[in-house]
Amino acid sequence: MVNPLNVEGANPFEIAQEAATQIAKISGISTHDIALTLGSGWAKAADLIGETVSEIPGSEIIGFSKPAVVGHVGTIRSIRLPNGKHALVIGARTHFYENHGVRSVVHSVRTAAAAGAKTMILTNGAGGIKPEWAGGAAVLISDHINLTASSPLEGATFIDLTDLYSKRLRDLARTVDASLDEGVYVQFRGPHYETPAEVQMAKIMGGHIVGMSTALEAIAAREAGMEIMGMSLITNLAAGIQTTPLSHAEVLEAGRNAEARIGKLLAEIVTKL
Ligand code: 8IG
Repeated sequence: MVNPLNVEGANPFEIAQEAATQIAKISGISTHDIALTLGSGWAKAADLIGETVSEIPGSEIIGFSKPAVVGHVGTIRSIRLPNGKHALVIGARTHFYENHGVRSVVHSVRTAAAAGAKTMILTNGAGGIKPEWAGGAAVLISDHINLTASSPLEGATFIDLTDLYSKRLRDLARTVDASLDEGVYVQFRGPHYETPAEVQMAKIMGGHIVGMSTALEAIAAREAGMEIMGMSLITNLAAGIQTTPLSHAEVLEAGRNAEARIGKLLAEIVTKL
């Protein structure tokens, strides 16, 4: 199937607007206040943050594609929060390693912005460089290092990335759980995990979390003027930090073990926004 975002002459912002219009029509919710992208391990939060008004397969909305990976959920949900606000919950994340182009990677964020969302909560499953995060810690993202050699911005679009992951929102998250640690997220291209040498490089560079998403999405969310919160579930210690080989099965299991706890945490944070 042709990807409308990559057709010559396509305008990704117009397509995001069209996607938002489709979501409004199907869900009956004309404006969403906040948006969440739920990565590995975080899906349960969708059930805990409020009442699902509408759940739409990503394949029905322009520019979204089916999830490539077991453990990733491919729907877009409209949820009414207890405070009456509406959240758009995106389970249909497209990763950079899928090679659909960076426009596809950030389409969900641009769609959320077009749907009215002023706050973008980006979650992911990731590897941890700090040994004390073993066993499924949830950590806040304080900043990122983008090692994809790509950007969602096209042309001479110079965007400031200071305080990209809002200090205000990190502080708010800590009013729910004062013990939440934070760290610098390093986005690698994937889909392979890092070599132990690459993890050491990331550490020397100032990184604490290694993953394959989020940084490109955060840049697009900043361009769209949204306030951003990032959270990682540390499903494994990064290669060489843990002595055993990494496996997707291990990642899925850590997600299952943590999902109720982190879902509740995220739900509590969302009600305070
Ligand atoms: I879950 O150790 C998960 N995603 N790059 N490295 C990278 N991505 C990840 C990892 C990891 N664990």
